[in-house]
Amino acid sequence: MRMTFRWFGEGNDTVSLQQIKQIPGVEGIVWALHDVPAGEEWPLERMMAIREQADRAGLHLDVVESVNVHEDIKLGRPTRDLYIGNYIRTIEKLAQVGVKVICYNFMPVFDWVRTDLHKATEDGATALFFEKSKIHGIDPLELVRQINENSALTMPGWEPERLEHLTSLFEAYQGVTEEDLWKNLQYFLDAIIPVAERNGIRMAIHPDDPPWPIFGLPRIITSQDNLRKFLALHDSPSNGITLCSGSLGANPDNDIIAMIHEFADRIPFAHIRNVRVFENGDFIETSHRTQDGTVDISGIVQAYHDVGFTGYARPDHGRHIWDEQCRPGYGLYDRALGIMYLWGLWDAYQRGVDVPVAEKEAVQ
Ligand code: DNO
Repeated sequence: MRMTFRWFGEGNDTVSLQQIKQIPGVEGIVWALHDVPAGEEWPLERMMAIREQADRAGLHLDVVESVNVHEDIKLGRPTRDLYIGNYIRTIEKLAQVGVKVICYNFMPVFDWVRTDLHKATEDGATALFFEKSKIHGIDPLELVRQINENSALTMPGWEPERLEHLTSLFEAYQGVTEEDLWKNLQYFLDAIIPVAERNGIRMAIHPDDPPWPIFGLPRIITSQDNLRKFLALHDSPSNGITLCSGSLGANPDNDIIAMIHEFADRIPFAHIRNVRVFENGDFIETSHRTQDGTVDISGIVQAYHDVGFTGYARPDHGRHIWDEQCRPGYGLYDRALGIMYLWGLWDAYQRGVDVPVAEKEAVQ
């Protein structure tokens, strides 16, 4: 397991490269050019600049998260070839600066969605929270209105210029079925995977978060069956998965340990985090510790250990603790704690220790 840490870039992150370097066992950053709009080609000089910064800090930049996919590609519009061309050139340039894994997603319109970025917890921390009833059954245009009014409904990663296009985007997705989305994904993979193969890159799709359709938009990277179907679309080591335990774990029917065993050689990148799922389907992000959430993090680390996982891993979202002011989910403290928990488990499994199944604390 090669430990990495997500970094949003100089001036765009409250965490410094030096702080990241000081977390035990972290060898690289997970990065992106966050200001380049989806669909545009990434400039090589900007990538070189990140490489210099990472080099100076003694960290590698092997993993990029994400190169975002333009909506025209997901919609299968005629203009998709232009954007796929840009995507291909971006892959080639990323290979030139030494990148090995590119994480991306194929979720229509939204990336991850929560209804509260700072839900207070009993111990005084705050965490990302998803309240089903706030999202389900809401008319997308009503959603636009609420976002514009700056209400409690917050969509991370939403740049104002994208919001302006939301109405027309929702219109464009009218009638787009899951089957259409699979076809458009197939077309995209057929174009980019041979390029990734030639350039020694492993593409790693991120599961949909949450893993079910929202606002009537189809979502397909949601379950073990669908991941199997995805991998079969283009059978190549360069066509892989970012196995995110928190995204998939929001649906308790998902058996993540079984997925690790089944897809082991197609997982170049692991996101490891915990969520606590409530009976009504709401969920809150917790510490990484197994007892604190619904996801069996110990079992997941054991599964990675048992399959001989040599890919990249990162702790995923953390809570906001110790009064840290940071990007929602992306502070230093809780993610660093998460890493130490993951290493503790990993070392125990390396030594053949039989870690007992953790007792869950009572769900409130
Ligand atoms: C959330 C992240 C996702 C992920 C994208 C990949 O914190 O895991 O936003 O970066 O879905 O494209």
